[in-house]
Amino acid sequence: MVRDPGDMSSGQGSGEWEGRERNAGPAPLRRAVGVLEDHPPPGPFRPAFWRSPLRGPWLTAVFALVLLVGITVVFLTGLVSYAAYNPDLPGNDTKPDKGLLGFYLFAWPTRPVWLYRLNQGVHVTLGLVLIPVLLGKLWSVLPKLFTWPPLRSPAQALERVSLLLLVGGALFTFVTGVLNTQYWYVFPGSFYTLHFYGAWVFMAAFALHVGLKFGRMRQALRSRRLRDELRTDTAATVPEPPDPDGLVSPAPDRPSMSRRGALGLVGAGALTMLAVTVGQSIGGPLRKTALLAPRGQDPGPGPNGFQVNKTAAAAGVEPQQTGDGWRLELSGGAGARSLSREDLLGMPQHTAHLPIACVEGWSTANQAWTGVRLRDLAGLAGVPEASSVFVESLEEGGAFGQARLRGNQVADGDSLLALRVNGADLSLDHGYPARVIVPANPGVHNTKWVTRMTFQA
Ligand SMILES: Nc1nc2c(c(=O)[nH]1)N[C@H]1C(S)=C(S)[C@@H](COP(=O)(O)O)O[C@H]1N2
Ligand SMILES: [Mo]
Repeated sequence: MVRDPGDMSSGQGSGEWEGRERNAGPAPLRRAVGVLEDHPPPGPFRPAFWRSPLRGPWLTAVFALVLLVGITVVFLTGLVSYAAYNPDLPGNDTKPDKGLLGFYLFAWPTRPVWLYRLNQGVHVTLGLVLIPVLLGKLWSVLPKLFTWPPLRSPAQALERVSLLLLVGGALFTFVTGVLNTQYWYVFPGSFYTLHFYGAWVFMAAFALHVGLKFGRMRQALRSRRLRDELRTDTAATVPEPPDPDGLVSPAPDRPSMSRRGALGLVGAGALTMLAVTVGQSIGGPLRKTALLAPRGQDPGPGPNGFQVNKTAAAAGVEPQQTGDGWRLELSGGAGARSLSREDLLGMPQHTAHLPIACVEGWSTANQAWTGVRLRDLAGLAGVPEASSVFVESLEEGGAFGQARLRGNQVADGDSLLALRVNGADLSLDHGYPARVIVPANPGVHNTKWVTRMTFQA
């Protein structure tokens, strides 16, 4: 089905390819298709309905190239983000029926400490920046969604199903992603599951689409020069020559905007998205510029004055649970230990400068965390070479109250059960009496209000 772009020149009008398709099949079917073709319903099914003189293969190809590069990066950072959860460890990935898609790539490293922060900043920020480009691309191919007759041949039917999965998958994946960064859980079920499967459907259709259209995109890009287009004003803007895909209007209006203007509009939209989100990944004073970031812009003053994801009250953690009666229950090979906060403060203390980086794209600058090394706790539990540790929170239920960390994360000297931050006791909202902080760990695995740690040999 892949058509050599080179043969495009041999067809004319709707193209040799479509002509061949139309003539396939038994005679009565051919006639029926012919009749339908000659009598499109009024409105968008008639090519002359689409009158913008800007639509054409070159403009579409420019958007397509940006999306090809951008969406590939967003997909890869999405996969890396998945790997960062150590989804192969029991309990970390509870999605049902993931089968082959549940593969993981590697044991997630702890260095460089900003690895997850960078990955997630790129994933979320680039995803948002691409939205105006995606809308521009969809606008540029809108007439194709109204092809008449809607079903002409089995091959065309297949192509249209793939387009449905492509457009539907793109909208679904982007919308669930945006809603999640806004903490707006209007979709049914878990964001994680929906975004994960939606992305795979989208990527399968995307790969097929790229395979089918790459040659045509390259050819279209060569048909004009960006530099010339950027010098052409509205008055001098003329439609592209008729194309076999029917993107160019057969009855173009006078231009009200140049191609330069259209690219500028989309580019300005993308830059605006960048400007109002990137601050949340950089943190510090720039966080105030992240107008699209949810949660308060002002985390308050003092050593604990950095962003809180979920407060103790929201997590249902009561002050009396975190008072003098609190104990850390340690277990592993050599039986159980129960430690008070005083006991933990009496152990060797270590300080590490680490960020909190959330899957939703926001992160804090490095904070100075102080507490007990996880590997010291592993030793105390009688499992010095632990292969993993299961961490549980006072917070009950939900995906946030527990996490399993791998042996390489336990072994890192900067992996802590933190008791203090920036020289002060942890605030209740940052996880007092004790929280996990591990370099390069996804924020959600830095469990707050820890109550139990179970080490495996
Ligand atoms: N028990 C518990 N731990 C938790 C959470 C939670 O909701 N409950 N949120 C996690 C998430 S998603 C992030 S990003 C970090 C945020 O830490 P902070 O609120 O101290 O900035 O804590 C993690 N630890
Ligand atoms: Mo998070």
